[in-house]
Amino acid sequence: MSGFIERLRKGYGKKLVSLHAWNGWIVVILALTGLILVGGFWRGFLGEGRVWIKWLHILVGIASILPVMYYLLLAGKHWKQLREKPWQRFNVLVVLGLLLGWFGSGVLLWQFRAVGPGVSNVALVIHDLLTWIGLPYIIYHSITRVKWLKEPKKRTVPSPQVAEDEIHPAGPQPLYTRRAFIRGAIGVGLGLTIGPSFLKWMGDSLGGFTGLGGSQSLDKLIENDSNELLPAPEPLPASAPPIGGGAAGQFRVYTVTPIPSFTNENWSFVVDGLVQQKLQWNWEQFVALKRTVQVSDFHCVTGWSVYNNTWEGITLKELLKLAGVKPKAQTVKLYSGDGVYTDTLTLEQADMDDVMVAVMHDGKPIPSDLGGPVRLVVPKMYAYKSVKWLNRIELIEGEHVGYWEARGYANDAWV
Ligand SMILES: Nc1nc2c(c(=O)[nH]1)N[C@H]1C(S)=C(S)[C@@H](COP(=O)(O)O)O[C@H]1N2
Ligand SMILES: [Mo]
Repeated sequence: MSGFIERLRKGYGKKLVSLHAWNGWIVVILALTGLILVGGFWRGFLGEGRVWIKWLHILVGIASILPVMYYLLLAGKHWKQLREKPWQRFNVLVVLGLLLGWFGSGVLLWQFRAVGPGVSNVALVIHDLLTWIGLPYIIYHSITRVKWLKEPKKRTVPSPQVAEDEIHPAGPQPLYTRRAFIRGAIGVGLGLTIGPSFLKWMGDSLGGFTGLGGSQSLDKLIENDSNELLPAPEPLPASAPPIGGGAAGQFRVYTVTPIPSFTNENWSFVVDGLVQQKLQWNWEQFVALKRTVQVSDFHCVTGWSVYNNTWEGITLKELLKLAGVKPKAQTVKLYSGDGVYTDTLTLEQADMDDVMVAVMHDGKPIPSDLGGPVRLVVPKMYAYKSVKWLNRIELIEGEHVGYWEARGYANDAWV
């Protein structure tokens, strides 16, 4: 082993430089793919490409541990070398902390199924937090490493100015050099551009995570509801106040299309296909259907959850009973009013008591951003089964491959 490390240490300076370059490129790829993955805009735009980008992010993320481990083998010597340079030592620790933190939380997110939603939730908060702190830090670090921005004295390759400094060593030192000023300006600029999104994320994600600031943003979604459907549904006593005590957590608004909006004129709900009797309701008829209330958790595969949702609606089971399923039917195909998104349940899955065609959340109409006026909730499965803007249920023979399943998500969505 020690012979191996000795060999590694030969040509150590060059190795450090190329490690640094490799690591830089890895961080660039992870940052770009990661930002695309969180950016809601890219969901619909990329479709299947998004799943490829996810795999690229995961693979490069796993590979990112290699330069870290390689560095750790050389770290002893490097650390001694930095004896006089506390800031560089600090920088090494920050970057190592970031890389290891991203790696660890990333592995947990990748293995969401093995670790379960509770662990994924924490991993996602850590992954995001490191990103919001780490990316600006690394961007600042790489910009200010550009040679021109370094004080001449600190350059490894001396410039003519150094000689000049040596000629007038006793000359008064300016408090701020021009370069220090520009570095400061870059720092402030980064802070101003990234700061607001960081604060918003803090409020949404951490607040939602701890159940503190979560409802504020939900209020905003309700305020911005672009649906106009009258009359508004009247909550049952179990819904208002919600027996679940109010949802804990923050929904991230996911959509692969522009958010659709509905009025009494263009909204209807249909159950058709292999049924004894095709059913169709307009809004006035649909809100008059007898509803029930359930409390359940909502888990997305990407690592976030919303706990204790009080949903009010009609169970899918009840709707299928009303229509009468023909013996030939095998699959329940669920259509979104966005015209694009679909998913399916087997008849057996659709028979679970907690699969609900929901009209209200925590005693209020579901806002358009969250899939209102009517969305599906399938609490025991990951939320890509919970079709938003649900407006048609078709009973079919054979199978259908849903939107995300066609793009690489697992057919098995059990939490
Ligand atoms: N019509 C439609 N339904 C959808 C989606 C979508 O993009 N379009 N995304 C699914 C996924 S992956 C999740 S996690 C949840 C998110 O619900 P939310 O946007 O209300 O948080 O909706 C599911 N249902
Ligand atoms: Mo999801």
